[in-house]
Amino acid sequence: MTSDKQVKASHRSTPTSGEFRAFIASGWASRSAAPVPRAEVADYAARRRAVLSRRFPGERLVIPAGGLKVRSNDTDYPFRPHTAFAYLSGLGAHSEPDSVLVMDPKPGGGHEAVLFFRPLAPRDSEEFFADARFGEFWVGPRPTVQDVESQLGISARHIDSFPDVLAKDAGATQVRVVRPADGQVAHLVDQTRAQAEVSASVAQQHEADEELARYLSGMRIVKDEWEIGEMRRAIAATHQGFEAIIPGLPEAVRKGRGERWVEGLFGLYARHEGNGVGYESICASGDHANTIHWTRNTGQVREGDLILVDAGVEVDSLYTADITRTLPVTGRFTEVQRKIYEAVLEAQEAGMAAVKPGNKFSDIHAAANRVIAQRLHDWGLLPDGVTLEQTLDPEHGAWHRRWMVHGTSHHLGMDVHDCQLLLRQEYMDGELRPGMILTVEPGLYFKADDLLAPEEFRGIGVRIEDNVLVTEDGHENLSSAMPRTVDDVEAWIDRVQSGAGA
Ligand SMILES: [Mn+2]
Repeated sequence: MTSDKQVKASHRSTPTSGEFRAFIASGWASRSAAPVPRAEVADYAARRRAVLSRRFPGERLVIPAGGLKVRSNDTDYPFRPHTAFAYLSGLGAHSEPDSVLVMDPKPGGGHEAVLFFRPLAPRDSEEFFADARFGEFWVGPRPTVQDVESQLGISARHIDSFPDVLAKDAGATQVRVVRPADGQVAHLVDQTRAQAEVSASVAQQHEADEELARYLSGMRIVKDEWEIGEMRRAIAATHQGFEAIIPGLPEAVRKGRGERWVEGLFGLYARHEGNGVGYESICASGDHANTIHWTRNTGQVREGDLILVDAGVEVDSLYTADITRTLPVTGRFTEVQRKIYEAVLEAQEAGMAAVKPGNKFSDIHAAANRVIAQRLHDWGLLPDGVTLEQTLDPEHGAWHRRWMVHGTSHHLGMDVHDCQLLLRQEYMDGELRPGMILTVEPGLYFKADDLLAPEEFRGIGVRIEDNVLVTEDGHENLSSAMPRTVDDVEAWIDRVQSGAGA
């Protein structure tokens, strides 16, 4: 309910005469009366809300979508709803800014879900033709209250009635809000509590809010079958994006600033196949691959380089893939590139082998990390006299982490770093369960100015990242269709560049 305020230009004028207003409101064909079909996700979203309802009985839960953020003057950044809102409503990329989902406790137990939003304005309203931010003439029509109700199977109301619903018996009913989703809704909830003279301290109230946000973050850790289907679609689209990059590599070399060219090729497919990229694409050629999150993408792509591309398509439901491939620009790995690449691949295989129910999340990193440490030890890169077990000792060692400073895995879903609010015992020390989706992405990074790396290694960075589903008896690599071994990657580039397709 609280998009940023825009700066309006005073030098624009809109016709305001009575004649004009009557004229522009008239002469339009009537709107379709056909009900919007129920969305496939509606039943899944209902189940998710039922889980939430059981966890917070008798409480009013406020889950805002968030509002528009100003980019400059009267233009906004593209809108993305808060993930908790998208998850519980079932609305993805087409959520309306300033919406709020309220789980309102019912006297007999359970909750009624009510979606507050700004519905389509009538044609005789000023908004229809004069509101450049929300008006139908400017940004297209929005759904009506009836549209949303039949699409999602929940109650919907105009956002203007939200403050009154919030204030209703606020003294007697505990209210929690997902604070980071919308600062102004959080502020309104604070005011309502203050007026109702709630006995809990402000610190206690905010702690209760945080508990709700953490629960919502964590309840997405096991994906339902619909979510797994969406992840498969995101991964297939990402695969297509990579297929589009490969034939573009020679042009990226020729044009200069080739990393941007590669970013653009992927972005084209991300927008066409899905909602967009799930995070800023990392297109890092040569030494740039040694910057873990190189998203400036301002560099050249040169023959002889490896180019590390870490990118993911987010589909309209907002599920995103997160995949990295490190590709030889000319189609062939050099001997030293191959040596480093195969060490990373071996680490990734070890990490993947640890993905099975009953193992802990941190076992994945432990397995991959051991291979990385072993290789660096074999190559003589660890300080003199340091043994493998010493460097693997987390309290005293970890010298090998100089060449892989990041972790091996994270949960993946609607947020690229999914379930981020979970505490260590629930995330790192948590047991793997069927339905979890996570990345396995070790790497090795030898910066051009790393005097402790062998000279021939300097300027080479490799990461390999796949998206893995935990199954009843192990795992399924959801991105296994994308080649990974040295031979398969070389054959892939040959095949795609020769125009033979996938
Ligand atoms: Mn990742």
